[in-house]
Amino acid sequence: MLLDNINKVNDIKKITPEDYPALAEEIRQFLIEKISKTGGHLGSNLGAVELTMALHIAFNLPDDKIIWDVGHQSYTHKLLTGRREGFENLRKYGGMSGFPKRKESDCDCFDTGHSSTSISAGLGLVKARDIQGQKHSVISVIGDGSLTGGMAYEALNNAAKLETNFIIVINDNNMSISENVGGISKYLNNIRTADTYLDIKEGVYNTLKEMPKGNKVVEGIRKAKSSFKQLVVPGMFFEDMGITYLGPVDGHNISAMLRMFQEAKRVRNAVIVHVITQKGKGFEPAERHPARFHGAEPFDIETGIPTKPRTTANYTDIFSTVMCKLGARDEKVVAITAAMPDGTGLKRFRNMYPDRFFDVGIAEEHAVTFAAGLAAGGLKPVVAIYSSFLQRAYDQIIHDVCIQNLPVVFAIDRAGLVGSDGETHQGIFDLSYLSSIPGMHVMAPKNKWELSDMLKFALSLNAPVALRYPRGEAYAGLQEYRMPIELGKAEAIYLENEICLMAVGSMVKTAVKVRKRLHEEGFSCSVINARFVKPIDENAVEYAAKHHRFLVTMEENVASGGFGEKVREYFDGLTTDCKLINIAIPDEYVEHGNVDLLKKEIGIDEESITNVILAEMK
Ligand SMILES: Cc1ncc(C[n+]2csc(CCOP(=O)(O)OP(=O)(O)O)c2C)c(N)n1
Repeated sequence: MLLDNINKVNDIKKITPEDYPALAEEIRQFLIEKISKTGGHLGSNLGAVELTMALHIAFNLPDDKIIWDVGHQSYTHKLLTGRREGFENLRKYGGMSGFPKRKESDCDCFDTGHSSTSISAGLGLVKARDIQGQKHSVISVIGDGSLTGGMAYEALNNAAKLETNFIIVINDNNMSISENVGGISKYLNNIRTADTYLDIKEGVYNTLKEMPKGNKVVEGIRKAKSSFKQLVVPGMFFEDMGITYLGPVDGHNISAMLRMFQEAKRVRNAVIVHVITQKGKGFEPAERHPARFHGAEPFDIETGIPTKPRTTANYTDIFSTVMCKLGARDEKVVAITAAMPDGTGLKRFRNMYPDRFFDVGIAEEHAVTFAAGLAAGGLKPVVAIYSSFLQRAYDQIIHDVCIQNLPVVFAIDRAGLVGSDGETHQGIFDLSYLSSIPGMHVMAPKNKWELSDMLKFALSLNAPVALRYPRGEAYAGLQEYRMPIELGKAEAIYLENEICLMAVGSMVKTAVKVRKRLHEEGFSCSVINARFVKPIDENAVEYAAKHHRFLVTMEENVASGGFGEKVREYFDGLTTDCKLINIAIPDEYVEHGNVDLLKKEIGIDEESITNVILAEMK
């Protein structure tokens, strides 16, 4: 096995060029085998095997710096930098992260997870290098999907005036998670599909270069602002900005990429190397279903079918179904996603109402202001964005939606702990960051029926509303508790005395379990479903404080700025002997791992909560 000789960074340089294809094949088989067991980002990694090999051959890590945009495609990079063993526990608690981590290796020079940051970070590293008189290369690797994010253009705009070398590799597989969308995607596609045309261009260049003074002519063409230039220089959009464009080059041909990287190193400004790859390459099911294998659960290698197929509906499924029904009922309902039609469940809405569905690319900021515009124009937009990605659009939520009190509904999926994607993806801040905004309403459903009721309520409110629900199975308990939703009103589920558990969303299910344990210990216990985090139900808090010895708030959100703090603010003004306990996520970043395990670690599982309450009671 060639891979056996690769135990640390730069070992790949000992491999002879004839063996590159065999090594690529071994890496692919390794990734397929490991990811089939642990789950992970399969398609993007299979597509980037040769590209990563070429980068590691052409550059010297850790002196040279590679920034992986999103970072989900960095598995081969990890494999080539001495982390082979890490794949046993990939994305497991305490194990290797699925994203680049500075704390994991000195070959990971910048942490990523959210898209479109690599050019900004790379430019920062370039300036840090230049100011300190260092000489290494900086390479940002960004996908065509991530190139739909606005930050990438802010960075390119800035990089255009650079007078030192900065290499930007566009890893173009013509896919985001789903099909890529928009003008840039079309632009890259035009370059990509003009192969024969490019051969002609190449031919024109080469012929010119061989003529006396041919180089000057070529240089002249590069500088010219004429339509003739269009004929011979692809990537005009970048060239006209002042960024050199090289490519396109076959991203599965290592020697072609090596030639291109050598050329890129000589450029005295920012240079784009446009690399064409195929998502899922080498694994037939992933080639055929790139979206499904973007982030894969463990699967059977023979068939590609998940080893543990899902049998129950998750919250995304419920949202998807209700959106389709609401779309049928009201033609003003429109849906927006930022490059996640599958993940958010809006694909079905798209298929039923294509004219009322908008995939805006990985552009959360734009998605929110665009929704504000739709609302100002008289429609009822529902923007479905994962909790951690919505962090991007904070100013847009305030400036474009809430100050104008526009009726935009935010459907916030993956709210709470998400598990194996780790720190960057945990949706544990939204209750805090949203409930501090004047005019915003923040809700969380206890079960699948309440998600449906809340979505209908949100659309009827004619004001900004955020509805947050977690990843995974939709709770199907407490079906009999379905009081109509009223603005700012909590829902009493069990009313007893001694202890009152006041829980938000996903924590209602946990509260029911905690109550059972407290009963076993001989204590009586109420459970109140908070429903609203903004505005909180002050009457419910007052009732709880008057009729119980302990009031316990429970939320899957950080303590700081969360539900518990809001309850405490009101509670502190009451005259009562009741004691308030806040259960929330400590103010820390929560790493990757199984959600149940993480809940235990941070003390928000039923056992930890019961123990805290029992300790207080004693
Ligand atoms: C801000 C943000 N929004 C959404 C995502 C979810 N996401 C992860 S990868 C991805 C698609 C990236 O496409 P591309 O850059 O082309 O990389 P590929 O997977 O095709 O290699 C998306 C939308 C994210 N990571 N960050």
